Amino acid sequence: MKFSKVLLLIVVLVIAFAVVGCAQQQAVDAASKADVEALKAEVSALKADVEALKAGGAAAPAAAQSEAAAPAAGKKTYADLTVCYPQLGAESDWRTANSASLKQTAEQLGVKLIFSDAQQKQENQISAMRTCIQQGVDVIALPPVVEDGWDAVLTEAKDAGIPVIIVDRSVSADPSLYAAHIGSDMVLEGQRSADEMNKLLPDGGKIVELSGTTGSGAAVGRAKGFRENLNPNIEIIDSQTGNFTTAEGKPVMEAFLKKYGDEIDGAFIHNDNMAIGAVEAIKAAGFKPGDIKIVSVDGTRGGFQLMIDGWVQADVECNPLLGPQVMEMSLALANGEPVEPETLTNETVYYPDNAAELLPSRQY
Ligand code: GYE
Repeated sequence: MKFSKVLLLIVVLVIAFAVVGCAQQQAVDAASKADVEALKAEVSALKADVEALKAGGAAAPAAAQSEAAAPAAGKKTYADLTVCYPQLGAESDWRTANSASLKQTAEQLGVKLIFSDAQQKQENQISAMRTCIQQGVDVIALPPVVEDGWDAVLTEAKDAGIPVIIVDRSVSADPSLYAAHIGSDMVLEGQRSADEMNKLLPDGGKIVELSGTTGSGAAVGRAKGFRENLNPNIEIIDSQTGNFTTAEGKPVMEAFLKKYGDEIDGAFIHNDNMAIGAVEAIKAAGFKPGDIKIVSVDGTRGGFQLMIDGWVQADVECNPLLGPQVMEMSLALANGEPVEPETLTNETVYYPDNAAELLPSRQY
């Protein structure tokens, strides 16, 4: 009797657990279904918001959606836009590609572009900006040759109601003086360069640095990032500027070779054009490809060729094709729309093993 009671109790308990478990599962299913529905609703609301933004309206999504087909009355189009680009110079292949990207994009979209070349002189950039302010352009996109010394002219642009986009290199001015920055993460490029040097010199060594233009955001950021990630057993024995040009890169490397000779295990070179000049010097001094490990920056065709020929072991990408982003943001600013304060370019590192395969498709 006792045993059958126990048995009965067990059976009852098993059934009870099964029922409760099933009910719980149903509850969980129902809850997750509700969650999925809620998420779906959120996604479609977000989609509507995105459409509204695309249509250029801050109005209610439904209203903006109906406007999507035609630009809202009073809104500027690319054909109404005048953009000023006081280019800093023509010092490198990167710069040539950057200028071409701005010019081509403007032409394709029907934007009027006021382009000038400051020949790496800040005072020329400033006077070009002042001319553009007087002309009453819609937007100034400024690739600053150096970081400091922009406050006065940025204030003048602001007072004139002309938004400024800082392009490529950064400025040290207060962010309230300009609308946004579009360009590369120079510190990250420096960090990536150090990671490559660490791999190339696993047992440590002595290296030299050919730096970009003194005081430029590109040179400052790359030098900083490089030092952050460089292994302690690698010593930077010297650092000099080659001003981002082939012509100046060559004598800097010649001087390094004269001073340190065989001591140099590696070189961090801030751009491919200086690397071209440096390699000429290294070759002339009788070294073979790979004797001095070189990490360069940009990823231009010239840099790819140096990798194919064995002189450069890693090329850290810096993308100059900023025309489309600059024009899109200029239009938004001209229409008084909000823009992202910081747009960083997505970049990678290139190596000799597939450089020959990639070279034909390089755009710069
Ligand atoms: O790396 C160099 C050019 O500012 C990112 O300027 C740019 C640099 C680029 O002269 O080649």
